Parts: sequence; C-alpha cells; structure tokens
Amino acid sequence: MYSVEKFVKDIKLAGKKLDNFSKDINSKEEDIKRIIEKFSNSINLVKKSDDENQFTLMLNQTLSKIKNDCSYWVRIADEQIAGMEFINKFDKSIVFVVFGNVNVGKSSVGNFISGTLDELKDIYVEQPKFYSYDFAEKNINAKEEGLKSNSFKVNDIEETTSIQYFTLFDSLTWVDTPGIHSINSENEALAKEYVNFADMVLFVTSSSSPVKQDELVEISRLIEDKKPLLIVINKSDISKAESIDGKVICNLIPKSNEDRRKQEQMVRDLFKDNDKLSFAQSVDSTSISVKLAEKGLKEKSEDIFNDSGLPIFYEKLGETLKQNAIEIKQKAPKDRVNSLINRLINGFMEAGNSTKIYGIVDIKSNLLVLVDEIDSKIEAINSLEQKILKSVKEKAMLEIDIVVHKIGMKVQNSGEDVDVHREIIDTLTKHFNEQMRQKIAAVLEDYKYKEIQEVGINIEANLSVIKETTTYTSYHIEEYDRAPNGLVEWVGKNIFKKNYKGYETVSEEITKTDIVGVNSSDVIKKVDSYLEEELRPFLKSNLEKIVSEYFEIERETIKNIIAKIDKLERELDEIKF
Ligand SMILES: Nc1nc2c(ncn2[C@@H]2O[C@H](COP(=O)(O)OP(=O)(O)O)[C@@H](O)[C@H]2O)c(=O)[nH]1
Ligand SMILES: [Mg+2]
Repeated sequence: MYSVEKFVKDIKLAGKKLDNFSKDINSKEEDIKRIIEKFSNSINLVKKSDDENQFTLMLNQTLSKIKNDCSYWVRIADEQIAGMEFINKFDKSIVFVVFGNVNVGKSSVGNFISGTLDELKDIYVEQPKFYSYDFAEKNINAKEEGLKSNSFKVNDIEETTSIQYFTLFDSLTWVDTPGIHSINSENEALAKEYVNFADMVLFVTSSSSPVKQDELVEISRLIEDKKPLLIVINKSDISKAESIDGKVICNLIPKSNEDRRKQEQMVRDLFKDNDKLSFAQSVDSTSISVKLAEKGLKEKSEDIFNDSGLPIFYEKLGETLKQNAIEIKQKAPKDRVNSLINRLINGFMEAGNSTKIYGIVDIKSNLLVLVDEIDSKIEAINSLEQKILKSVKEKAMLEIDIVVHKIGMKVQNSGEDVDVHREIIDTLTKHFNEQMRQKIAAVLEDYKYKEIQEVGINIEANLSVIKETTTYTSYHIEEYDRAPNGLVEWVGKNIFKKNYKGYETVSEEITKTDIVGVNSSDVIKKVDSYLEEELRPFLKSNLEKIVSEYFEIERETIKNIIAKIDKLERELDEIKF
C-alpha cells in the first residue's frame, strides 16, 4: 500500500523538479494586450465616410461595435494579467484547485492533505501555512492573510469571493474554493477564473449521490479547455448504528468495495458520454472517506486507514506530481494563453451578462455580410441597364412616334423639311432622367440622383418629304398633210385646193416627280438604333459611376478593416502555443 511517507517523498521530488524549471511565458498576455490595443488604435484611424447612406451608417455602426468589443478584449486580457499576479507567486508549485458543491467535504479533504492533523505531524515534519486571498479584488486591494485557525473552515457555507490555500513543500498549492451551489452569472466568472489558473482541478463530489446532473453542468460550464481533472467521491462511508454493551453507538464503516467500484465506473461513464467533456473521457475517479481516514489515524488502525481509500488517492496525487510536474506546470499557462486567444477569436459571453462579445470571427463575418449586401446592390444596379433602357424605349418611342407623325403631316402638306432632333432629344432626356430616378430609388432608397441635363444625344433627325419620280412613254396620234394619193386626189389638191391628211402614232418619254410621303419611319429607326448603340453604353457608364460614387469608399474601408482583422488574427495566432 502506498504510504503517506511515500506521498511526502514524491511531493518533495516534484518540488525539486519544479525548482529547476522556469517558465518564461509571462509576457505573452502582455503581448496579446499590446496587439489588441494596436489594432484598436488602427480602427480609430479608419476614415469614416461623410456620405450618409444606408451603408455608411451600417459601416459606422460596425466600426463602433468593433471599438466597443476591443475594449472588452482589452478587459479580459487585463483580467488575466491581473490574475497572473496571484498565479505568478506559485510558478514553482502545482496549483491544485478544489472545486465542487457545498458540503461535499472539499475543505475536509484539503485539511487532511495539508498534514496538519496531529497524527500526521511526524510524517509531514513541516506544516504549511494557510492563507486567504480575495480573488474578486485582484491586485488592487488584494488582501492576503494567514488564517488564524491554520486550516480550512469545515461546514463553512459562507458565500465569499475569497479563496483559501496552502502550499505543501513548495510543490503543491492546494486551493480551497467556496462551494458553488448553483453558479450564478456573477460567481461563474470568478469560478471560471479559479479554474483558468489551475494547473489541475480536483472535483469533489459526495458518495450519497455522486456527480449529480447540476454538478456535471457546472463542470462543463467551468472547464472549457482541456485541463487535468481528478474526481474524488468523498464520504464513501456508511454510518451504522451498532449496539455495544447495550449502548447504541454510531459506527462509521466503509462502503463496500463493490459499491465503490460501481460508483467510480458510473462517474467515468458520465464523462465518457458527455460531448462537452470529451477531453475528460478517461477522467479518473477515486472513492475516499476523509472521516474514515481520520478515524483510522486516531485509532491507529492501518486497516481502517486503508479502507478509507486515502492511500490510493495519495498515490494518484503523488505519482502524478512526481512524474508530470513540469508537464502539468507548463500546460496551464499555455492553455491559458491559448484560451485567451480563442476567446478573442471566437467571442465570449460578457461576465454577469448574457451578451455575447464578438470575437474576430464574428466581426469578420459581419463585415462579409455587409460586403455581400453591397455586392448584391451593385448587381441590382447593373441589372438596371436592361430595365431602364427598355422602359425608356417604350415610353419615349411612343411619344416620338406621335410627334414625328404630327410634324410629318405638315411636312407633307408644305413639302418643306423640318428638323425634329430637338423634340427627340428632349423626349429621350426626359424619360431617361425619369427612369433613372425611379429605378435607382427602388434599389437605393436614399440615392440622390443628379439629373442629366442632356444625355449628350447627338442625333440627326430631319423630317422631309419623300418624292417619287416616274418615267413613262406617252403615245398620241398626230395629223399631218400628206401628198395626194392617185389622180383623183391630185385633181382635188391642185384644182380644188383640197388638203389631204395623214395620221401617225407618236411616242414620248415623260418623267414625273410626286410627293408620296414623309421619311418618318427612317427617323424612328434612327432613334431606335441610337438607343441601342449610343444610349446603352452611356447608361452603362452612368450606372458604373453611381456604383463607384455610392459604394467605393465603403468597400475600400471594409477591405481595409478586414485586412487589419486578418493581421490581428495572424499575430494572435503566432503567439499561440
Ligand atoms: N460522513 C462523512 N462526512 C464527511 C466526510 N468528509 C467531510 N464530511 C463532513 O461533511 C461536512 C462538510 O464538510 P466540508 O469539508 O465543510 O465540505 P465543503 O463545504 O465541501 O468544504 C462536514 O460536516 C464534514 O465533517 C466524509 O468522508 N464522510
Ligand atoms: Mg468548504
């Protein structure tokens, strides 16, 4: 059986190892703080846009939120640094934080391990001094004083923010914490801090109902990171009424080995099946009874002492410390730094409040949402090209058609040309402005559209009559005097002066020009192709201009902030162990 002497020897050995070991990770927290402050300052320098549109407002809000979160980031770094002061005192000993519900025997276990019981004084040789430290006050007014009783107070149900501790052989600092019945948000932060600074956690539970649901919840809430954890099922004893010499006395006996193994297994299984405590899958649980151990010592009964389970607990503690002292001592500060960085990256709940403080990841995803929103607006604006052009076409063409036909009638009647480009330009400009204003407002409610005076339309549109020239051959019969034909006609002509007529068909080429209409459809066609070839590119560049005017600064700013956040994340990541 492992003995108390062996425990004392092992603990001293662990102390020697730790004495030669020096950790130099203290400045890491300071580095983290410096990096956050640098980031925060650089966010303060981000130029805000003077424009007041929905996105600048959102961006400005995001910037304020980042600044606000930065102050929380600095705060948790500060808290950790403040806690370091306490913890730095123990950089040569393993800090063992005892934790669990009230009345499970935490203080009793601590008192026993301290070796201050009279029966143990010879073995321990030197007795540790007990101190109290107010964790809530931190370094500011932290009062640290020796406890008068030089032991932890048993049956103490007082709720305090102070913890009590002793250091054994310069190698084991045993921290007794006030009982945490049901952790409220106020003491949760504090309890988390104790655990955060612990090199190892000893969770004490009572054998009457080991690791109840609420205790399991507490453990999973408090121990967020992989932390060496040991579970002790205290009070593994039964009070049995016995009648000795006719007198009924209460005799304390150990719970059966079978019952103990069952409970130990049950506790191990509880951890195995708990997702939140996956790190503690192979957590060790040991049944003990401090009361029986004390009885064994008093009655000088080795059997009772062995039955108390204390020797096994001593062995687990002593062996672990002797073998893994340095590893354990290095782990906690490393985890602490990593956990601080993880909280900064992933966000955390504000102490005493249910508000989540954003981490780097949250800020980044918020900014990316903003970028997405801007991008979708840009897409919507670009898609206006088609829509605006279509509407302008429909509305303007209808009017232009009417005008052209009306003026066309006049032209046809007078035969004189009329230049209609002014009418066309005015109509197009009017509808272009109207459609731009309406359609952009539908996408960007607060965009102030600046009217385009003239769309830069350069269109020649002369309404003129259309003439048609036709050439044809005209035939007619012409009469002419012909020579007398035969004797009778000869007599008639010469004697009686009679004239004889001949007839012939004469053809003639005739060219004729007619007004057949007005070139209205040419003009309309011209306008139509103008819309496609000239107005469409103009519209496109106009929309691009709006995009750049409205979004450029925001987009740049966001890109700028994301770059800063990425840098912050990289720098923090480099500090990580
Ligand atoms: N039966 C029994 N009682 C115990 C044992 N250890 C402590 N107690 C009693 O449990 C009560 C609470 O002990 P305490 O150490 O103050 O518990 P804490 O509130 O967790 O610190 C006291 O009355 C102790 O005497 C044990 O092993 N067996
Ligand atoms: Mg106590």
